[in-house]
Order: sequence, then structure tokens, then C-alpha cells
Amino acid sequence: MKRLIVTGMLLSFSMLALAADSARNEFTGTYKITMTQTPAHPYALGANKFGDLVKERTKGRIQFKVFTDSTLAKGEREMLEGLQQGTIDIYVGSTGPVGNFSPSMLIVDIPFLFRDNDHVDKVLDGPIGKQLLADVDKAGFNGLAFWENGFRHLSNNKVAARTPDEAKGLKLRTMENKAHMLAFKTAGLNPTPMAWSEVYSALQVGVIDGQENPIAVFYTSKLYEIQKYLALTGHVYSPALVLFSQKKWNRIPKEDQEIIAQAAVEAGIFERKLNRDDEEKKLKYFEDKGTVVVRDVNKEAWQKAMQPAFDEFARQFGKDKIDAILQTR
Ligand code: EAX
Repeated sequence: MKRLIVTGMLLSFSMLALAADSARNEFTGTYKITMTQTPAHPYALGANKFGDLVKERTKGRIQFKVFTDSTLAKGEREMLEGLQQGTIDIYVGSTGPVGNFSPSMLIVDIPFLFRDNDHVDKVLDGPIGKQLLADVDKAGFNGLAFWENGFRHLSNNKVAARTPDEAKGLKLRTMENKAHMLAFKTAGLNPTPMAWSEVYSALQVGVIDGQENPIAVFYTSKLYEIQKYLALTGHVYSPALVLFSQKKWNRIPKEDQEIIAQAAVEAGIFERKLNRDDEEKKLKYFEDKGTVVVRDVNKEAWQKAMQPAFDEFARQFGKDKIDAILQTR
């Protein structure tokens, strides 16, 4: 009798396991990746790669569709709100507005925090980056990987902007990021937050004088057509994130979650490399198109002018956290 019960239990256990197994292998899903950037931007090329890897490794059961140019939402804040509500599946975008949802993330957007790409990779791929990614959980996001937007430079139609003094009073579009806004305000500019999809036309009609973004964005969004000066300030490094809506994520079987998470990291290595390639070639291209690339920027002057903002956020986050980033080698 006892043996019968045990055999019966074993049988039903293995049947359960079998059922779970087949449910896993039958799981299908199509998810939309949304972004503000164009199909030529490394975000989009990285997202295509991400989708290819997932499709291949799930034998087509899980597929992604990429929606560029803010087609699913007006800006990155709206995309993040959509993730929380479950109306947007996947976000590929900057960390810029993420600090408004997951407060610890704001630390990466402090000006003059990262020295170079190598420093960036060590921090974001190390324990500090892992913790920041884990923290976004509380905001209703599932953080998959850090990609990159890049070091940001200042463009405008009025002055070379070698120093903040020269750029005084410029009406500058920024992201909805407290650290960026305070940094430009303390440096004497007039920061104006705005969704990316509105920036090109706002520059065209002169509602704003300038904007700040990495070289890849200046290139793929053709800002050289409408901006006279591009000053290579490199005032802040702008990471990018791949975030999944938790509402959607939680319905995906664990094995598939692992495939997706791994693919996001691999596609990120590809995306960062693309983003960093050919910067000098792109700068030459801007010059050919008539934009003055200001290479002799007085970086120390910019850093000094933004120091009060740095100190303010260093106080907020704690010296130990800032030092842990600065001292990463
Ligand atoms: O995430 O809004 C911006 O300036 C960002 O750099 C852009 O959307 C890329």
C-alpha cells in the first residue's frame, strides 16, 4: 500500500514536471521595444541584435519589435510610466529620467563623475551597477542591462561655449534630470527640460538656443543641420538602460527570463562598441556640414562651474557612494 502511494506520488510529480516543461516550451510572446532615437542610432541597432539573439535562442517563441522615434510615447518619462502601467513592454533609453522613478539611479547622472569609457564599464558592470539595476525593481521595472548613450556635449546656435561664461544665459534643452538641470543652472545657463521628440523643431524655431547630447545622437538625429556650434564639453556621461515592464516580465517562464537577460547583456556589449566607434569621423562629417566643432573647450572651467551641483548631490547620496565610484579603477 505504502509503496503504491509513493509510486503514485512519484508519478504525479513527474507528470507535473512534464506539464511544466511543456508549458515552458510552448510559451510564446511578442514584445515591443520603445525608444526616442532613430533606426540608425546604436540603441536601435542594439535592440535589433537583442531581438535576434532572443528569437534564435527561443526558436522563435519570443520575438521583439522595435519602435523608434518616440512612436509609442512622446518621451522617455512617458515610456517609463508606460512600463509601470504595463502599456509599454521594453524601454531602451537614457538613465536621464529614471532617477525620478528609482532615486538611487540619479547618482550616475552627476556631472564630471566618470573619467572615460573604461571607468564607465568598470563601474556599471561591477557591483555598483548591479545594485543600481536591482534597485529599479521597486519602481515596477525589471532592469536587464546598462547600455550607453555616451558622454554629452553642448551644441547651440549662438556661441562657441568654450567656457560657461561665454554660454551664460543660453536657453538650453535638458532632459528631465535634476542633476543635469542644477548643473547648468549653477553654471549660469537657462536649462529647459523637454521631451526629445520636440527638440529638433524647438531648435529650428528658436524656442531654445541649444541642447546637449552625445556625438551619436547629434549624428543620427542630424542636429548638424540646425546647430552652428558643438562644444566638446563631455560634461556628463549618460548611461542607457534596458528595462522590462515588471507586469509583463513576471508572466515569462524563468528559463526564458534567463535567455532574455543574457541576451540584453550581450547586445549591450555590441551597442556600446558601436556607440564609441568612429567618433572622429562623425565630427569631421559635422564640420563638412557646416557645424563648428569646438575642440578647445576649457573643461576645467566647466567642471568648476558645475562643482556646486556635484557637491549638492554628493551630499545627498553620501561621500562613501561617490568615492566608491570615483575610486573604481
Ligand atoms: O536616450 O533625451 C535625450 O536627450 C536623450 O539623450 C535621448 O533621448 C537618448
